[in-house]
Amino acid sequence: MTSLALFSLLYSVFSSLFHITTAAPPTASKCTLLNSFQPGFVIQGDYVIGGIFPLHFNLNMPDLNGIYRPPPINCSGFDPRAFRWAQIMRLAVEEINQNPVLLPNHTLGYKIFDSCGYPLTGQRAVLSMLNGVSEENSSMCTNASSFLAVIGPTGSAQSIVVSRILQPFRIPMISYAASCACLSDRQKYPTFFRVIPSDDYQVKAIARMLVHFNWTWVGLLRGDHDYGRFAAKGLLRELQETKVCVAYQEMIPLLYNHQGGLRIMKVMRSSTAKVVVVFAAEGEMTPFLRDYMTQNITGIQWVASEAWITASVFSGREYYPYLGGTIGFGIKKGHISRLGDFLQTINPERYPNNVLVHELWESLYGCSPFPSSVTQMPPCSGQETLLEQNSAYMNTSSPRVAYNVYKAVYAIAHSLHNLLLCHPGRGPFQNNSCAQSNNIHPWQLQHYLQEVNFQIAGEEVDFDAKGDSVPYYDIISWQRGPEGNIEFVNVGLFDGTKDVGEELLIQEDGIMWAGHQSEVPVSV
Ligand code: TCR
Repeated sequence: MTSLALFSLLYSVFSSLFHITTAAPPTASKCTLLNSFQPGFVIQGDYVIGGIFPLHFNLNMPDLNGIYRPPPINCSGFDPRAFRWAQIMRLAVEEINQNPVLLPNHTLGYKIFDSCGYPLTGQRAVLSMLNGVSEENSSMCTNASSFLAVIGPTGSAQSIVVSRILQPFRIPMISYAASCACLSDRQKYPTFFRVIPSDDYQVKAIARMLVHFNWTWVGLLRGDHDYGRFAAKGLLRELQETKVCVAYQEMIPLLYNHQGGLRIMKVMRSSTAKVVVVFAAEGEMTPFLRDYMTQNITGIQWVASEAWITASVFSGREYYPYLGGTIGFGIKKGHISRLGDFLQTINPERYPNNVLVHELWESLYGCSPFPSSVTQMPPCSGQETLLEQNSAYMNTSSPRVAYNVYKAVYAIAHSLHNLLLCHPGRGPFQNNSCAQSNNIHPWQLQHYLQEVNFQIAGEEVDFDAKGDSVPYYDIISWQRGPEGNIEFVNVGLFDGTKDVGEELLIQEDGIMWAGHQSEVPVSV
């Protein structure tokens, strides 16, 4: 079987899952812009929202040698955590559709696409999503799929691309994790909203903490992307008026390579600065830390950025000698009451045609629920059940990014609800008009998103004029748990809404530092 035939077969199998959206063949409509190979989920509803999640974390670029027809760009490396986030979007939509008070008499639908966590594939995801939407969102296109809003994507670099693509269609987007301060520029990103604080607050918080512990020389590592670049720039700005100096600034290569990593470690070793601040995501930290551990470097006190401070992949006991004592700021956690039950509804028996569910089983249990020639895995026994210890997927104890996804869906639902409550003649639009419920334009929903204010899990949610949300963080310290593994312990908070000097609260006696020390490390 050729790889293309195999792909078509897989894709058609896939399409039956959660009613996957299939891009129409190029001839179906003159407005079909792109034929998508992106798998995604969809459920019908009166109003459709899109979701973009990094369901895979690897991008395999085909060899564009110009001799063969290039195969599609392939995504690999299934990410159970992102799959959980996507399930939470489904859960939130389901809850809203069952809620007799919120959006009564209307249903929300969704379509979910895989961004693979890279800007290029994020771009592909959003283009697939838009396939068939005309600029005026009119009925000019016969099979136009109109999205009122998009949830996602994850990272800042992808959000920048996606925002630029959505902008001409005036479709609002709410990212659950893109934190780059650069995204607060309303001129550049007029339809961008987020439920994660801008890193301007995180760098303030980190600077305060460095000053608080009298660390005078620190190292700075960052990923090679907008998130890392702007956060590093922001931290340097915040440190300007302080006694803290940056001994070195190094960049973890985007496509990680051994030599690059070792070069950075050499710099770290030769510096007296023992405290190292890192702005990077868990995916790029993984190969770097692998080398770091092989090199057997110890004595570094890590200050982790929010993107990896709660990464459960580093919580195994083998990490404790190298990462124990790590400290950093984590985003607010929340409570999603049906989370565990909902996540447990996913299994290969229930979704036998869902390739993603197969991949989930493969990654959690190392076995294939429906062995075929495609996978090399042994067959599953059928006894595999989702338990809390499958934490990559089943982590339900303290949802943070997951809670953001949940909040973002609710923000859209509340905005839509308010839009539909509009009294004719007293509406916010031209001549006091309202949006028409059967022909809502995404920019009309944006107006309501900008104004929205609601309560969820006891927390108030709204957006400021730049589309930003409340700047609140927990301080998290990595400590040794009873089984030797790393536990994330809350040791304080940073509340950016408080007056200067009152934002940071640290319970110092609750902190265990790098090298299992109870004394604050010195970094000079
Ligand atoms: N902002 C990062 C991406 C990111 C992330 C995360 C990814 C953040 N937090 C947690 C996965 C899990 C913070 C960005 O690119 O803006």
